[in-house]
Amino acid sequence: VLSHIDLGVQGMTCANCVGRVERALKKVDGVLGAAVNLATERASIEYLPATVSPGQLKAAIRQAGYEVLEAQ
Ligand code: 9UX
Repeated sequence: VLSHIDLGVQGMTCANCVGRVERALKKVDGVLGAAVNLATERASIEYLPATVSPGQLKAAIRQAGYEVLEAQ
């Protein structure tokens, strides 16, 4: 089963931040893809909910040094 979540990410101020957040997410077990948009400040993540939870995805972003605003 594959799930998708969009998370608001705050604190990305240059294009390299996008790569940092994407790499942090993609190295988490159960994450199949992550696309981060600097302009909209959102991360679009495809993941396996049996392996990783939304809370773990948010924690990965925070541990990379950015703020998570919301989930929808
Ligand atoms: Mo750019 Mo982002 O120098 O953490 S990588 S601000």
